[in-house]
Parts: sequence; C-alpha cells; structure tokens
Amino acid sequence: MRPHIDATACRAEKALRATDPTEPLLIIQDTSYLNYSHHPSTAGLGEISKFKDRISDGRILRACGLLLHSSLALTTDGIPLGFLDQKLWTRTRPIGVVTKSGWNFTRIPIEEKESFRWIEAMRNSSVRISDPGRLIHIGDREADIFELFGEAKAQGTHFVIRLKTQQRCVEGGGRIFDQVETVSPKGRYKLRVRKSDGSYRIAKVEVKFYPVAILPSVSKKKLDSISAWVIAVIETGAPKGVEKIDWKLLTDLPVRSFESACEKIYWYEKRWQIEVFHKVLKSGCRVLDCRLQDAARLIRYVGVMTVVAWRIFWMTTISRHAPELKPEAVMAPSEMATLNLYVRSRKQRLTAQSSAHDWIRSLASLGGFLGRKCDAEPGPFVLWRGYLRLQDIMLGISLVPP
Ligand SMILES: [Mn+2]
Repeated sequence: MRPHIDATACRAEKALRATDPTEPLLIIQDTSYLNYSHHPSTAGLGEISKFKDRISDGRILRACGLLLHSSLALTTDGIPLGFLDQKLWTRTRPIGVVTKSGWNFTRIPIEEKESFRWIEAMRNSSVRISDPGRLIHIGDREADIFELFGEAKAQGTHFVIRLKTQQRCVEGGGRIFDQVETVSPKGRYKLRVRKSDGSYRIAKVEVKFYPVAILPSVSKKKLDSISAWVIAVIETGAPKGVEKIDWKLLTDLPVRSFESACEKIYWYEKRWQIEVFHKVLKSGCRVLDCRLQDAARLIRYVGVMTVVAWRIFWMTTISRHAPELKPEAVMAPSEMATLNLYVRSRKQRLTAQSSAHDWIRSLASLGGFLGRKCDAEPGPFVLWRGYLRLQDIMLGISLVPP
C-alpha cells in the first residue's frame, strides 16, 4: 500500500493547495467485513462475526474472513483521492474478556482493543498531511470512541462522527440522547437516502444543535472531558415501512448557525462514498470469488485489489464530476494508445485533446457500455470489465514479437 498511500498524500496536498484555505478534505473511515465462509478450504481466516452462524455437516460455523479498515480521502465534491491509511487483517483471538456476566470490553486498554484501529487510522492519516487542521474525519456509529475524540485534539485535526452510545454523559448531568429530545429544532433539511432496493428517497429532517462537554465513561475517569457540538438530524413524517433517519452527530467544530450545521450534515452524507467503494471492491472487482487457499496470500491479493478498485471508482466519479480533466490524469499513455487501436473507425478515435470523460467512456465501451442517449454515465462494473479487457489486449500485444 505504501506507494498508493504516498501518491494519495501527494494528491491530497495538491487538492488542498488548489482550494480555498477554508475548504476541508474529508477522511472517511470505515470497516468492511469480507466474508469467505463459502471457501472452507482457505486456511488462516478469522471470525468476522459473533452472530452470523451457519450449519454445515451438522457443525455450527461462524462467518469467517478478513477485515478491511480504510481511510478514504475524499474532496467535498465527492472525488475519492485514494487511501491515506489502510489495515487488512484476520482475527486471531476473540476480543473482549469473558466475565461472569458475559463479554466485557471495558476492562481492556484501548491500545489492545480492535477499535484502536480508528485511532491509529486518524493518527496515520493526519501525520501524512502537512496541515491536519483541514482534515475532517468522518465515521459511523462504530467510531463513537471517547479516545478518538481526544486523539483529534492531539493531532490538531477534526471530526464528524455519529454517536452510538446511549450512555454518553455530559458535564452538568444528563445524557445526550435524552437531552436532544428537549432541544427545539433550528431548521429543516432534505436528505437523499438510499433505500434497500438501491433507489433513493428524499427524507425531510429537523436539525437541532447545541454545545456539550462530553464526559468519559466510568472506567476511563482519568481522561479529560471533550468540548464538542451535537447535531441531531431527525426525520419527520417518514413513510411507513422505512427506517426513520435519526442521527446524533458529534463534531469538535463550532456549530453556531443552521448553515454551519447543514455543512456538517452534508459532509456526513458523503460517508456513503466509502460504502460505494466497498461495493466496487466486492461486486465490481469480485474479490470474494478469489480462491487463494491461505489468508496471508488473500490479504496481499485484496490489498492490491483495493488500489485497482479505487482507480475504477475514481474514474467513475471523474467522468461524472470532473469530465473536463486531461486524460493523462486517469490513464497511462500506453493504455490510451491501445484503446485507440481497438476503436475501428478513425472518426471515433480519441486524441490527447479529448477529455478524460471521453476516454473513460471509451474504456467502458470495451466492457460493454453502449453509450446510447438514454444511458447514464458508465458505472464501476462496466468500467472494471473494460479495464480487465484492456489489460488483456495490452498483454496480447506485448507477446507478439516486434
Ligand atoms: Mn461501518
């Protein structure tokens, strides 16, 4: 991953230099569970879930596979610049300590917990950028970790994280989840939410915000309280049968106006892009089909494929959000030359003056994209297929003696 991470840091620095100093760069962290339970002969895989059991030959097996924790650098326009940090591993031992009352996670120091990955990732990605103050780390409910809030302060960086812990207490008494109920809404906002069938719906939400000083949990009493702002996003009039939007976000950035709250919500909405990346990796690049028989090999394979998947994902967003970019930004000269050999009619051949958008569409056409008037921009799957074919064509050419 090293060269990719270095190149991402370089792209991130360029993006920061090219934009206004008030413009942040989003660092989206998330964990994806790669389930290889259907490959029973692969050795060295760890458990990925305590719950998802299946029965085979009368034995109960837990879902097993790899865990992937990524920190994706994303511009506020939604262009993924790459990963500033990544961790790919298998679980070798159960997490937590079993006490009389069951699993106990609070007695373990954070450095030994698996959730330490969030703190490590924040640290690693912050030190790779010259001005960590312009980074906003975004995380879902899994990132509701008290030490992570403190780490942001230590690194001089910022966060917008969704709260999970019902018990989060604040100075002056009370719990955030109870307090929110008593605060009156400051305005309304519209969210575009993805439904389970892949389509979108518009959710009307009420926005509330107020400052808090968060206390550490009882077992971490030594830690200082953290000053932050809560932004609550609560859907009103949700249609029947859908899960109502109810987000309690926490940010260390001051939220003094409704506009400022909406900006943070907008950044949090961008978190979805990492889920899109996971989909490109799994469904687009088909990493779950890989039949390597050893976890260590599988880790190396998936590691390489994350970079390939990022590139496909990046191309997809470039052709949608920055179509006028120069083609050299997305393709190597050898790839462009080969692609042009494949295009039969001289009229349709592209030149160095053609935009990245046109080149990406041409690559997609190798994957079966028809480019009719009614077609949307090419998606990751068709680009992945086009990319594979292009690599094969290039290999074929290289095998022919000059
Ligand atoms: Mn997650």
